[in-house]
Amino acid sequence: MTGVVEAPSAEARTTCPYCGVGCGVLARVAADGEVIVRGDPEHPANFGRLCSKGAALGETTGLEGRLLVPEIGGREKSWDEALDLVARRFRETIDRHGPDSVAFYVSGQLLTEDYYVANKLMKGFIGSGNIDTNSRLCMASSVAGHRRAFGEDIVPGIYADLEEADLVVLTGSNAAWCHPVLYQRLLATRQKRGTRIVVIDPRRTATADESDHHLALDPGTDVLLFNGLLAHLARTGAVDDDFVAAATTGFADAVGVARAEASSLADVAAGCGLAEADVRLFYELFAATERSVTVYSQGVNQSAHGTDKVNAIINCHLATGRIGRLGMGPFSVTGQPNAMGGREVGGLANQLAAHMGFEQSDEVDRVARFWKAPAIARQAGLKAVDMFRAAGDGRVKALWIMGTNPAVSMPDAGRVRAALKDCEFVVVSDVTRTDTTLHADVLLPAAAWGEKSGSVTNSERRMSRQRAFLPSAGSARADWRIICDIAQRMGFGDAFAFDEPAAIFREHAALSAFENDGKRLFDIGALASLADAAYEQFVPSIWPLPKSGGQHRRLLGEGRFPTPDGRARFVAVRQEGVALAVDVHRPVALNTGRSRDQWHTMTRTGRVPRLMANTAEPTLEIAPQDAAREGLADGDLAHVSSRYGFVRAKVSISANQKSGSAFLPMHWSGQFAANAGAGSLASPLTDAFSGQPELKNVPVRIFREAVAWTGVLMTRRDLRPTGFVHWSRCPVEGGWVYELCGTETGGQGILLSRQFLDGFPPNHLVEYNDRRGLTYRAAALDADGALAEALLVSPPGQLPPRDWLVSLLGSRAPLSPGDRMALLSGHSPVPMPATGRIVCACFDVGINQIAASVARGSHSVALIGQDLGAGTNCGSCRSEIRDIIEDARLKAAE
Ligand SMILES: Nc1nc2c(c(=O)[nH]1)N[C@H]1C(S)=C(S)[C@@H](COP(=O)(O)OP(=O)(O)OC[C@H]3O[C@@H](n4cnc5c(=O)[nH]c(N)nc54)[C@H](O)[C@@H]3O)O[C@H]1N2
Ligand SMILES: Nc1nc2c(c(=O)[nH]1)N[C@H]1C(S)=C(S)[C@@H](COP(=O)(O)OP(=O)(O)OC[C@H]3O[C@@H](n4cnc5c(=O)[nH]c(N)nc54)[C@H](O)[C@@H]3O)O[C@H]1N2
Ligand code: SF4
Ligand SMILES: [Mo]
Repeated sequence: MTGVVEAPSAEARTTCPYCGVGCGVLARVAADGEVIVRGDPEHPANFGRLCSKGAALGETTGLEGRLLVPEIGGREKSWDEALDLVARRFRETIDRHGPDSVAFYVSGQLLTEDYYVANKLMKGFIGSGNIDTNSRLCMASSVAGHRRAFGEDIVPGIYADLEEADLVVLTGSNAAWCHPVLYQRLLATRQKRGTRIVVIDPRRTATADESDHHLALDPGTDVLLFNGLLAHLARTGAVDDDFVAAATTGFADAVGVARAEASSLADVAAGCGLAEADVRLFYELFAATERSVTVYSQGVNQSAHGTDKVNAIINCHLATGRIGRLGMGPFSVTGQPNAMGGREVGGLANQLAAHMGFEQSDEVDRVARFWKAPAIARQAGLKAVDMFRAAGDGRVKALWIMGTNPAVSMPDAGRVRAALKDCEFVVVSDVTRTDTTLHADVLLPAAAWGEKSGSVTNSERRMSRQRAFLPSAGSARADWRIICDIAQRMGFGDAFAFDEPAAIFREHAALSAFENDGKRLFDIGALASLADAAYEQFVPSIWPLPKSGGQHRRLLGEGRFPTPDGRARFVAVRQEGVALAVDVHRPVALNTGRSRDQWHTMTRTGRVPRLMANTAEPTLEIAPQDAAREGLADGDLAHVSSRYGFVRAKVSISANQKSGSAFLPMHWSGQFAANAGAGSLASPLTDAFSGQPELKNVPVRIFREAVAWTGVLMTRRDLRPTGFVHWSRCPVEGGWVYELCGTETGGQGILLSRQFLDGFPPNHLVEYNDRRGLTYRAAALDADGALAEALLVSPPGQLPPRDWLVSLLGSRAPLSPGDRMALLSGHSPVPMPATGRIVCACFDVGINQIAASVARGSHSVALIGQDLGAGTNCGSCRSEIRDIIEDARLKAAE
């Protein structure tokens, strides 16, 4: 059993498994089996709100694509066979080649209890540091920056600080899309207190759209911008001298370096590609506003200089003493639901557990004592990029991947896929089939959200429970259970004899308090003896929670820091040249990141029609100037190549991109498109302190592919086409729509595409071929005469609109003679009231409906909301609605 499973109709109080905002969710199973979710009004992260992804959680719990049974070499096996094999192969590899010949690569999708036992097994019992996590690609620079400045990985602030601040600076954060509920909290507060919002991002994002000031700096120039701010604060007397003297070290050095490289506003402006007036405005605003919060995320962390970027920001908060107090502080927001929990248990290869590390041997001894660990690791293990290199060159011979999809999400992903092929023994625990599971020797089906119980910690250090409300799919098991079963089979039974997550949580809490005399701020000792019933009832709580009580929710506000001398450390940081510079061969800097309604490699959100409807295809956003230079038009197929690989994606020309830079979403895997994965292009270059790879800036070359034919396949089947230059797919009611295209001329596209219809008996097929052999339309009917599949191939620009085709596929009624004729002629029999591309995913409202409402007189976002509901739930589409209204106005004025 994975904790307590409520009766099917009861509403379970749980937490959203997506972003680090950590919203509370109430979920129940209706009588017809449908999963119904709503925001938990009592959860202090969201007070009842959910974003489009959270609101669609009920649509992701189906069994399509789920792994239900363990597999060995692609064959279904029993759990005993699979577990025995994994334990035996790990044991044999360790015996023969030593503990560093094996590794775990884990994830912020894991719950704290899963994470804790995985870390304990590798570092305490196998005796290697070789456990790293996808947080290496995500939070590692923030962790390293915090440790340099504060001595411990501490996020000082809480969400309420965003509501108490007068200035919120968001740098390298597209919170409107990536932390939507938190961003909406900020916007709601702004209405009341007039909070000023500054966004620092090379792209004009939805977040920038809502801001007061947007600084579109050149990629990678953040250190210079914040060094300039530090120099400005020093120059204008905005430094809190008392705080600096009493609570910090290193100020003079840091300011000295900052002054040397950012001596004037003009220097900064030139170096960052900004207007001097914009730099001045930001600096003066920051200097004058006591209650300032700086929120930062992947535009800061995912950089070859990420740790320096983090410290450049923290320096400015230390200089002004604005840290850990009401409405002020640096605020690194976490990405994944349990990125913070992973940091607590020490999931990174260079951390130990409970905020202890390998640097001090007394800490290693302490953890060994607590765990009664026979062979504790004494040094850091391989970080993600190095771990996959080692898997590729034979140093790591057995690798267990849990809850992450590195074949897609790692930089230089082509090399990572090759390494997975070459590695002797690869185990993957996942809930679905992915590009990574393709390489697994052993596949272990894990229980998914809704089926498993445990805890997570969000960006503001708030621990919440995830609770099961569904039975496990097939024979899937909770990750902690699988890990403990392996540990037992490897001979470590006593240390892993947990029979429920509560017991693991208690041990985790006890370790945080073990021999902790206040030196480690991560202390949740008050929970070390939490009874099972209290664990079940646990209400969301912010750490620290020491046994002695009496802790504040904000940390570091009293001028004492968890360093040996109790002082915070300024770090003198220099703006280095961008790690990889564009040149004539690769003239565009490629930025990668997130779309509004997709989660990572789309294993869950990619199956929900309304979440896929906003961005249905992998799309490269490119600035008008660059498009003109390369002769690219909207909708063209682009070939994008870096030193590491190439992809193909559709072109979208956008003035939101700075000239010289382009943006590709990170989401598309081989399950959803032919070859559109951003990871194949991204560089494996890492930050020297954190080991975090540069995922935001890689030089690329872009050119137009001469598309000779286009096709669309509508089908009920779940297919992965092969042999096409480009395809991508999108779920719709009743099936999938595949967009196909190619460069082959002379009707070759038809030949290629017709393979889809091979299985259909000729009497179930109606076909049309034009005389020139360039256009082909076919409908395959099921036994009832309903449309099962439709394939249309044409020269570019001649395919009919999709809405009508989708409605035919969804209907399941026998195809009428009129529809049959229409299909073969490629024209909808009646004009469809097309909704167009979905803008509001919460209420399924399309761009055409919004445009029509504008024409009827809805000239504001609020009026559109009243008319159509669009934008009134999570709010993350509001800036897009504003753009549509603006476009309509401009058109009307023409
Ligand atoms: N919809 C959605 N939300 C998510 C996720 C998701 O997959 N989908 N994933 C979650 C996870 S794990 C994470 S880590 C977070 C990430 O959340 P964010 O960090 O907010 O998202 P990203 O899109 O990765 O990147 C943020 C911004 O950094 C900017 N940027 C690029 N280079 C630079 C630079 O040199 N300097 C500055 N200042 N900015 C730069 C990019 O243009 C981008 O807009 O989102 C979480 N939330
Ligand atoms: N180019 C580029 N690459 C990036 C980024 C970027 O901005 N640009 N961002 C990076 C960042 S910040 C992140 S966080 C990573 C995310 O990258 P990944 O971690 O690879 O992405 P996910 O799709 O979230 O993969 C999670 C996997 O875990 C599975 N899963 C879900 N729940 C469970 C569970 O309970 N147990 C188990 N065992 N499996 C489960 C899912 O099915 C899925 O296959 O990507 C990184 N890669
Ligand atoms: S903001 Fe959205 S994705 Fe993030 S936790 Fe809340 S509901 Fe989930
Ligand atoms: Mo992340």
